[in-house]
Amino acid sequence: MRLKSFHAKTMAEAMRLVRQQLGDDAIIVATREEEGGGVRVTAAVEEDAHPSEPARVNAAVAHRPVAEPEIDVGEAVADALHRHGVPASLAEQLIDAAAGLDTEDPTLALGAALDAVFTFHPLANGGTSRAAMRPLALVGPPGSGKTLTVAKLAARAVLKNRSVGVITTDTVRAGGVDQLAAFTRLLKVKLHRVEDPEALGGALDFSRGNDLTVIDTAGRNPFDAEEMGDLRALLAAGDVEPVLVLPAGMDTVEAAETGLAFKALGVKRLLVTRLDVARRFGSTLTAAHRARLVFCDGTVAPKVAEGLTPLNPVALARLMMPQPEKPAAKPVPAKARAKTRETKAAHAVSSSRTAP
Ligand SMILES: Nc1nc2c(ncn2[C@@H]2O[C@H](COP(=O)(O)OP(=O)(O)O)[C@@H](O)[C@H]2O)c(=O)[nH]1
Ligand SMILES: [Mg+2]
Repeated sequence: MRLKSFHAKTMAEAMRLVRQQLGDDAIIVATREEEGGGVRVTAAVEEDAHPSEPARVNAAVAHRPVAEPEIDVGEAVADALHRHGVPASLAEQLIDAAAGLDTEDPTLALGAALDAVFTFHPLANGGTSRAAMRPLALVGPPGSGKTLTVAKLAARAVLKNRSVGVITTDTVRAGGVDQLAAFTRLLKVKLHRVEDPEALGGALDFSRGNDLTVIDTAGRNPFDAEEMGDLRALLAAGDVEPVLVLPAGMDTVEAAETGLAFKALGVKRLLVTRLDVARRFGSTLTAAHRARLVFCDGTVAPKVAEGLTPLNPVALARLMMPQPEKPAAKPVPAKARAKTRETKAAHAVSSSRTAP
């Protein structure tokens, strides 16, 4: 069984596309009107009905009953992708990847599809293979969560008894240093402040003995050549890995263009923040897809000591798929209820398998 979805202006046009590409044997599993206009039709076809073959009328096959669970899984994946505002072409790729899987669990099907389309490589804590652990420079547009993530990375490493060097290059903006200094004071980690690429080179030399070095950078406008040029010069100060920090829930096109702009500076990995706040991850998937970025970690809480977690396909799928509610043992007090969303997001990620 293979699933494919088609977008067209009218239902008749969509049906024509289904027939042309999947043949007369295709079975319609879902139809819906799209917000931006037009309709989307998801159709299923038996694996041996090759899409490029001319349509063959075979009434006996066309009306053959289809195994229920497979259709439900495909439909659930298609539904989730639609709800998250995943653009049609990427959704189609994911639905194709999910189709034909031998699972009745939509979360696993979506996870497998994400695994097939995206790459996942979480950040290390340092220490295990020190030689390979390049200093991490967190880059991104203003307000994307870089500073909080620097603090989270430092806290995670400290909790694992790793030595950490923290450098901030965000010294111009009022409050840029203070925010991070408050965190590093709590962690009892020295904060190095540097103004320019040369000073960064010196600070990197100084921090070389640490298990992990993290660099905070000022937010850069991805569409401002001068700002991006400054960042490029800063990143050339040493052998650092720039990691793009983007929040979930952005506009899809904006996120894709932002991803591409930072990719041009050598970014390979994407760290996704505010996964607890956003309801739609279409922009996150699109940014990674368009700029061919590798997912590393995600953050699901505003607190420094919690909610930084390695991303893997199933973790992401859990965040995207509605999870069945577990029956509550006793009524939840109002105070605890306020935390539920954050905890749910953290649980969705932590209860999944960890990527290699
Ligand atoms: N709820 C929540 N808030 C976050 C998360 N990551 C960042 N924030 C908040 O987003 C805002 C911007 O973060 P900040 O680190 O200052 O962004 P920067 O400008 O990129 O350094 C702050 O209010 C953070 O507390 C997250 O994962 N969850
Ligand atoms: Mg900052």
